Amino acid sequence: MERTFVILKPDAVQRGLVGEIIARFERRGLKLVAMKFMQVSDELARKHYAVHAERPFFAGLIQYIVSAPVVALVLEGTNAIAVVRNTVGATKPAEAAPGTIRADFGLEIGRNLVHASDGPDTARDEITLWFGDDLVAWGRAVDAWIFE
Ligand code: IDP
Ligand code: MG
Repeated sequence: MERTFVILKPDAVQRGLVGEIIARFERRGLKLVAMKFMQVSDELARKHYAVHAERPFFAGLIQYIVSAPVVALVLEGTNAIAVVRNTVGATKPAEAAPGTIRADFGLEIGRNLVHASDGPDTARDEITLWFGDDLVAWGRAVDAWIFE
């Protein structure tokens, strides 16, 4: 069973898409194991996006992510990392496949609604950075109908 980290970015929250986006993950069968509504600090934003520190869009990216509250969550399920990336869609909404979140709700790369971990190492590091050990292990009655 795999875990991945997701942020509903400020544009998703401001546009009232929190429920719509989380519903897509829930319907897919993924299980919420952590979630919080929060204002991101400049320090946390810089740590989270440290890999992009030298990129020309870094300053704008930090400004965007701290500009208004976000929802941070951890999802668990079979192949959760790849499944969530595929559900979110390509980084540029114009190139995202129809039916993905970024294609259905976005137009621009700098307002692409959702962050999702891109591999096992980043998933582990991001979960620790945003939640520490504060995850909830729980069983769902429906698990046997989702996980073989
Ligand atoms: P990802 O979110 O699909 O993993 P990354 O390449 O890791 O994409 O970039 C992180 C975030 O930085 C993107 O989601 C987007 O918000 C922003 N970003 C990436 N490239 C650009 C760009 O060229 N212009 C503006 N923002 C960008
Ligand atoms: Mg990324």
